[in-house]
Amino acid sequence: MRRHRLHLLGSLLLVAAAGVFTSGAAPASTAAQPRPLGQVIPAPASVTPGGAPYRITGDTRIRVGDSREAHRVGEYLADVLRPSTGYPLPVTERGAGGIRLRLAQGPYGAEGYRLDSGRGGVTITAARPAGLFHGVQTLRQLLPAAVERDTVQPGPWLVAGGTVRDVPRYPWRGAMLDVSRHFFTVDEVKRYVDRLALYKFNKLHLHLSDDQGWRIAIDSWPRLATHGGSTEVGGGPGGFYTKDDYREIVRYAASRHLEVVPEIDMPGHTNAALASYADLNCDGVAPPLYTGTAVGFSSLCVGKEVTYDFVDDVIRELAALTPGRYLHIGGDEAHSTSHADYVTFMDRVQPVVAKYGKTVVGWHQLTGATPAEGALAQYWGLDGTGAEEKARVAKAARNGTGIVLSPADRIYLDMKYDRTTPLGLSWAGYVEVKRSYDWDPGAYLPGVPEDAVRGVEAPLWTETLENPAHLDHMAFPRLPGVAELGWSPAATHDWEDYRTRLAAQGPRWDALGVGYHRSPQVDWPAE
Ligand code: TNX
Repeated sequence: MRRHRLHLLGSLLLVAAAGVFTSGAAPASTAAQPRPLGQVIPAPASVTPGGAPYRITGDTRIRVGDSREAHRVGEYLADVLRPSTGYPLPVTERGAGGIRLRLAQGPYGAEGYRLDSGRGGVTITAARPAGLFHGVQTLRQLLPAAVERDTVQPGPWLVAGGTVRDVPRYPWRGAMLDVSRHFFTVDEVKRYVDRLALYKFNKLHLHLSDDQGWRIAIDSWPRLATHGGSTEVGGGPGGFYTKDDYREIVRYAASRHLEVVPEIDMPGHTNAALASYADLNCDGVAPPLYTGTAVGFSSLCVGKEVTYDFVDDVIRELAALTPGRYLHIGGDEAHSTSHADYVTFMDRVQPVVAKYGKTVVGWHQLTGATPAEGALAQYWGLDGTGAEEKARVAKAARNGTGIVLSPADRIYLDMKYDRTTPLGLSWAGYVEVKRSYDWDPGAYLPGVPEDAVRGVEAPLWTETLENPAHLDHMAFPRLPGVAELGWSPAATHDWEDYRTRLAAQGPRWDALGVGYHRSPQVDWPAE
């Protein structure tokens, strides 16, 4: 009898020990262990695990001190946690223990944070509210995937003990959404913003105009939106944002610490504008609206003065609506504009952006003209091609133009994963998860000084994408890899480690309702 009991005790100890030393994803029903502290995307700069975990309970408070901005971040966190935990999680100024969001001076920069977790609580410290917000995303990912569900889940809600110290590698971590080829409503844009926030993106670039649709109301040229916005690729009804709609997108993005970068693409990609006002055409004849997917056939009339009245009005109204620092003027694929006209146009338009207090961003073709002082060029070329163009971009970078990297064969989220992908395009090749993740923005363009690289941006062009489920399928799982390229130190870059952390995101996307491409390069947990 005695022997038998000892034996039983031994087995129990063995089982317990196995629980302690297994770090892989445990099935939800037995998940009494916290997720490993470093299992976060983007990988934090430094992770020091140790000590007892913190457990969120019905008594947990979110303490934010007396800062209004910290209070807002606290309310955001409470909104994430309340539905699945079922706990009240009051956001309070003071108290002991619990989750504490603390603004304080320290080595955090504008966006970094420190997270300390132990039996008594979790403290996130940052110099700025954006840092608190990013720290909250780390906390969120340390909790079980079920925390993302909108009905009460069993828990337990454990946060591993230890310290995370984290600052971003680059200040520009962008995502672009093309709302011109297919229109997306304000709510659909917000949904995408919420996905971006989870991975610490900080720029939402909206491609607001193209041949197929003009999507922002401009009071002085009303037909741009009412006529130019009245269709889309395939001939659907299209749509546009009223100024209040746009303000709401800006407000919502700001509440997630993303800055909106609006783009009006010029002088090419302008059929929707040309169709709306006959005057803007060199021959005075408005073309019909366009619902196909060709590029490079339209151009503003560089020799007409009315073109610059139009540009001035549009930039003035858009700049007034936009609290962020940047205004993107496009400039890509102007195949119907002569080189001389392109240079003339950019020389006249860039000062208008400055006149209304904004900094120019352009696609990298802008480096074929003279980029304005302080301008950023967004590079979208491919590996192994366009040597001359790369050299031009590098030269501009050496002269002070900042570079945002969006190589099409790496992080164009509209490229098919492989030949079986039902959506997307393949002009830049197929781009599976590893190819998308496995490159270094700091060493990508030869001859570009490292400090000229401002960051990365993942464009999502929507010629083939009609609804939010389409966006999700192309963005996931590649989008988090772009976030990691922009945020994490180069020293943490490791495909094998990344694919393990990426696999652990699968159940989180299931809980969030994100339909993703189950890439064969990743060992997703069983459904
Ligand atoms: C190139 S990249 C474009 C877009 C297309 C995209 C499709 C760039 C600046 N221009 O007009 O939508 O390819 O992948």
